[in-house]
Amino acid sequence: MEIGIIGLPQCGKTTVFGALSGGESTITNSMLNTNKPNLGVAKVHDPRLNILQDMFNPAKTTPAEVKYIDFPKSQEVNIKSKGISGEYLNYLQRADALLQVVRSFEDPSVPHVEGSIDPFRDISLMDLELSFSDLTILERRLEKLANELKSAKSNERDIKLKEQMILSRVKKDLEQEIPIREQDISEEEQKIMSNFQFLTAKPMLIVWNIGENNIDNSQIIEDELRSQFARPGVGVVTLSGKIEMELGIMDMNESNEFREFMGIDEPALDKAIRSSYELLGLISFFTVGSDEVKAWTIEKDIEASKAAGKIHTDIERGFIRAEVISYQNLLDSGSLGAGKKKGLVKLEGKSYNVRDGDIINFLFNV
Ligand SMILES: Nc1nc2c(ncn2[C@@H]2O[C@H](COP(=O)(O)OP(=O)(O)OP(=O)(O)O)[C@@H](O)[C@H]2O)c(=O)[nH]1
Ligand SMILES: [Mg+2]
Repeated sequence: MEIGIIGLPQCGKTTVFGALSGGESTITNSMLNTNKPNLGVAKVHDPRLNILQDMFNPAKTTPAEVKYIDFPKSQEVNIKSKGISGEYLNYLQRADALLQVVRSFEDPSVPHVEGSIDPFRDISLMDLELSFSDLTILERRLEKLANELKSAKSNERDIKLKEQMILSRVKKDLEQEIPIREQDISEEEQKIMSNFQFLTAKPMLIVWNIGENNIDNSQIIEDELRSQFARPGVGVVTLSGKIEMELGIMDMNESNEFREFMGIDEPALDKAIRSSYELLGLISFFTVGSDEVKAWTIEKDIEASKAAGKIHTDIERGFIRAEVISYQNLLDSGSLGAGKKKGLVKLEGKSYNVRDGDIINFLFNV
């Protein structure tokens, strides 16, 4: 999973990036001053993986990963004049989801580009930028289609006309400020739409960067925001970028103690990842063995053969069966052997719908 970080200049993007990908130590001066995007990887903390590790004692334990991309300042400067473009746009288009950092912290030493702290205004501004970028792509494509239609052969005409119809409708709705993720788009239309990787079609996690002095109210603020932003494909979490970044360089015990003292119940990293999984409809399954215990991330409701393809395309191609036991059944049985004896390890076919927490052994033939 790849998440692109967006937000107005100086809203705390790089700080939040640091908090989400391993703490202050990951941010260096050079990162603040280059034109290259910052790429960070966060390990997904999943308590089930620790239990499986104890059970199988593997040589290696591999958690799932989330990649974060943060963009340098120089790219942002353009934001208000030209919209999102160039390399910045390419990176965002590739992302599975967007994470919008919104400044709500007060700090006179950090001037706000708009002159005042107003997170709701900032979200609208960002939404406009994203829509603007999608509209530019839509207009360009519609123009090209109109030209192509003039000389299209009859067998191509229908397809092009259909695309023209869909894109015109999407454009009209977008002009009414309805992001593509909220528009009514059929599964068939989705196929055409997916070619464009529109930004307002992507799920978006709003990260409300609260000030240090607001941590006590963090849950209240979050609940309130959740009700305000109860829109399809949008999630909200509150966190204090600055504090979380500092906590990120402490060892586990130290940071846990500090969190307890501050009244922060869950590390921001875990909270953000959990929300991203919910937002994107993602679940995890596990592969186990003495060599490696590993967590894999897949979309909800995908078939066993597709899940196998996440591991290797050969396993998808040569898929025979999957041996599956649910996490809870394995836990109750105490071991895989005991689970097998009880008949809790099931043989499933290609079309089996993988569930969150399944422990799977794929049988395949290539
Ligand atoms: N007090 C306080 N300051 C913060 C917080 N988050 C970020 N800052 C400060 O705000 C300034 C900008 O933070 P960055 O993380 O660099 O923001 P950015 O969005 O990456 O900025 P650009 O990349 O320049 O657009 C820095 O001086 C941070 O220390 C916060 O939660 N509290
Ligand atoms: Mg930055």
